[in-house]
Amino acid sequence: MLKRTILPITLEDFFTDIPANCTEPVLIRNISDMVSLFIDGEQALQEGDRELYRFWTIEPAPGEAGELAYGVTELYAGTIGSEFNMTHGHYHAGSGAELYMGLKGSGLLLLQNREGDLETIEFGERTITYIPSGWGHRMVNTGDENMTFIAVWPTGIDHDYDAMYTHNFKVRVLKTEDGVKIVPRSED
Ligand code: PAN
Ligand code: ZN
Repeated sequence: MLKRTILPITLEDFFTDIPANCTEPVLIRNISDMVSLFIDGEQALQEGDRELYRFWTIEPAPGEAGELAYGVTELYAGTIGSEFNMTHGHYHAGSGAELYMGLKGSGLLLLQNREGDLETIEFGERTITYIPSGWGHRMVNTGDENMTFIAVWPTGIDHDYDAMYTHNFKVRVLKTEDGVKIVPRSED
C-alpha cells in the first residue's frame, strides 16, 4: 500500500489536503524570525509582529539516498518598510541542488554562491528554475498577490540558515514610486 506521503495530490487540493500528507507541520515565519534581515525590521516589529509566509514539507523517505523531499511555500504580498516581503533564504549545507516551480504570483528569485556571484531571476506562475548545488536562494514577492511555489530537493540535506548572516545576498529589493528597485545592500 502506498504510504500517505506518496499519495497523489492535486494542486487545487494542495492547501486543504497537505496537512494529511505532510511530514512537517506547517512552518510559519514571522517578522520576529528574521528581523535583522530587513532594513526596517526592528521598526516593523515594534508596530506588531506578523506572519510573512508559511511552508509545508513532504519527505516520503527521510534520510534515504536517492529520494526527494518537496514542499510548498505561500509568501504573502506586502512590504516591511520599503522592502518587499521575502523568505529568510538559506544555503544547503554540503551539496544539494533544488528545483523551484511557480504556481501563483510573481517575484524575484535571488541566487548567490559563497563566492558572492549573484543571479536575479524573474519568477512567476509556471516558471521553473534549477538552483545549482552551492547557491543560496531567497524568494522575494514583488507582486500584489500572495505567491505560491513548489520546491523539490534531495532527501537528507541540512538547510543552513546561519549562512544568511555571513553570506547574505548582496542586494535588497525595494518598492519605490518608480516600481521595483534592486539596490546594493552595502548602501544601507
Ligand atoms: C524551500 C524553502 C521555503 C522557505 O522549501 O525552505 O521556501 O524558505 P526558507 O527555508 O528560506 O525559510 C527550500 O528552498 N527548500 O530547500
Ligand atoms: Zn532550499
